[in-house]
Amino acid sequence: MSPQKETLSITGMQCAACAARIEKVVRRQAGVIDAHVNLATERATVTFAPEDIGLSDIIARIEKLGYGATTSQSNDASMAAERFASLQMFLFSLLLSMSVLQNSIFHRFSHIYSVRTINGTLYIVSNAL
Ligand SMILES: [Cu+2]
Repeated sequence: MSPQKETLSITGMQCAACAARIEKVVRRQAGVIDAHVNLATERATVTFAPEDIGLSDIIARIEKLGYGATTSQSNDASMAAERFASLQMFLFSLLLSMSVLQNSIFHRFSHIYSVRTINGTLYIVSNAL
């Protein structure tokens, strides 16, 4: 069987030593050909021989160290959900700030202009007159 290359999402890394520690431990596992851990992207790229080791074994080993490890696919799904939630939050707060803004604009203009109904027609009349 040809080597398999997988990307894992790692959580709980605080510094470069954490990344190096995971890298070292994963590399030491039988069946692992290579492992690279990126602290900034919180990702680990693992190349392994699937006949000797499974991805679940690698994940279990990382978890034993005290870090979180998930396959990128599930992470992409949760990231999409997170993005959607923050978009919802953004739209909601936009709606709120818009109504506040609208009120203050109206309030500001109410000192200069007033709306009057003369013979059934709406007029915006300057208060200066
Ligand atoms: Cu650390």
